[in-house]
Amino acid sequence: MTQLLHEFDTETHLASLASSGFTVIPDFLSADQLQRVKQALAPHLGGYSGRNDFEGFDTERVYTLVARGRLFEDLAEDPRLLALLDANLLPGYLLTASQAINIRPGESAQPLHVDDGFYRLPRPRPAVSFSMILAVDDFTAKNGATELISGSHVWDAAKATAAADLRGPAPEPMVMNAGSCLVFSGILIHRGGANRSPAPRLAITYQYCQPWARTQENYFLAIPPERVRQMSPRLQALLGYSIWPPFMGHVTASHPAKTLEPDFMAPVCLAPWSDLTLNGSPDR
Ligand SMILES: O=C(O)CCC(=O)C(=O)O
Repeated sequence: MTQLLHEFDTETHLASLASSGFTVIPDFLSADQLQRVKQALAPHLGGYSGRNDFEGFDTERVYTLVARGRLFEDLAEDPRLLALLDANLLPGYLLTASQAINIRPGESAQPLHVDDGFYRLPRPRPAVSFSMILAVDDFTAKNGATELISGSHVWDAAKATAAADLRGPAPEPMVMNAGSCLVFSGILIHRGGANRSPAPRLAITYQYCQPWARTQENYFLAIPPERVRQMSPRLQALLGYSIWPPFMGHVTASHPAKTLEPDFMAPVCLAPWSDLTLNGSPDR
């Protein structure tokens, strides 16, 4: 892992993120690693379809991917990714989403969007989150490669809205080999492309947000504590078992990681509970 970082040109990727709003890490995963990723994803695929145009009616999404296998945990704390995130987000940043996205043949292009648009802060603004998309299959101009508008991360609201309404420059497909990883700003305009090929396009996306922001996925409820206990302290912190100082995220005035101790009982369960109502008498 340290070796990976040693060979990684962090500064060049950071410069590209700053100027264009994205960077591509070629050969992020080796052929062997990619094979294992495919093997670990296989049991989750084949059963679902998206419920709306954004998820994609011909697209399959596997949510809470980080809790579905050891290699998905490893991916979340890859040192090259963390090096890029460390430079762009505050210490204590969180994993906000982790999913596989399988765009099937015939799928239309997704609406153009930004990943952190639900943080309703006026543009231009710094990103509240950063995303990565790992190509599990080759990304081609025909099979639904992620399409993006380079430089749109610095645009004001008028320009961004025009582009999202297709009144701006056309988004460009990120043609890249399987195993490559696209990293981009949460306010860069992009979309999953239309799949006009005969085969599905499989990818993994992980997204990370500032430590003070609400996460898309509620990992406290989605991942049972028994599974979180098996994870590394770094990953536990990324999932929210951490504090944004001085005390955002506390659990009844204690550090949230205490909830993972084997004998933890929620303090509210250890103290008396009152059944008095404001009207005076118990109502049930
Ligand atoms: O699958 C892709 O290439 C992009 C998907 C995406 O942008 C999203 O679902 O937010």
